[in-house]
Amino acid sequence: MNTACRLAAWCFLGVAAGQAPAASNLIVNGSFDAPGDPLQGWSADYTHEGISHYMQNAARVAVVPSEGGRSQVLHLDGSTEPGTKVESSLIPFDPKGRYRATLFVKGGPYRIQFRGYQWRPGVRPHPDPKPEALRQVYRGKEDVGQPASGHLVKRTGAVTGANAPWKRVTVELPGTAASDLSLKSLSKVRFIRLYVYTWNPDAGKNERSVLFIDEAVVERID
Ligand SMILES: [Ca+2]
Repeated sequence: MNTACRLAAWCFLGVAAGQAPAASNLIVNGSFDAPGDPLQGWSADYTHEGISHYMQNAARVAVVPSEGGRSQVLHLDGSTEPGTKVESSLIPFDPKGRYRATLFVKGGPYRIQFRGYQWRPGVRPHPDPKPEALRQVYRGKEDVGQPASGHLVKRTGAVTGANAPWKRVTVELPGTAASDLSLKSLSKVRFIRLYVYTWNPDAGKNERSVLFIDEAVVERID
């Protein structure tokens, strides 16, 4: 069989199995199934920031075996205020580029956006920086899941929203209506990450919020 035929056969088999062409995912381990380390590539430890609430952030982030028909899913426990957050691996950023993130989300409330970073003063640029070498200088347009449609465990023990279906969320950078000011601050950005956050909207009434995410993909689209 010549090369063209082999390629055609491979493509046919791929289509028959319902596979989309392999897109290049710019983040590491977007499906939380890295062997031996399901959180590989994701940052949940913010102790380097020295902010008291987030000292325990990592303890509220875990990968669970399954949720709502998906396997190896990231679970954020929004048990306290102001909330619980996680960020993807760093992506070197081209200011002339456009980027799109898609991910599946269940529960919440949530805020999902791109965040942009520049080097901290005095740090020599290098290709694999630790989070403490960078300073956040940009927040992209958010996709927000409101508390009313979230997954909340009430202080009475009642639970709302636990059976909500998975939902596909998309955010882009820069947003389609980015202002000149926004584009100017984006010009300082050297790395971007996908940011995911949940919070307890009323700690008097709720024990915690519950957010799951899976299949996070970031692609350059332009
Ligand atoms: Ca998964």
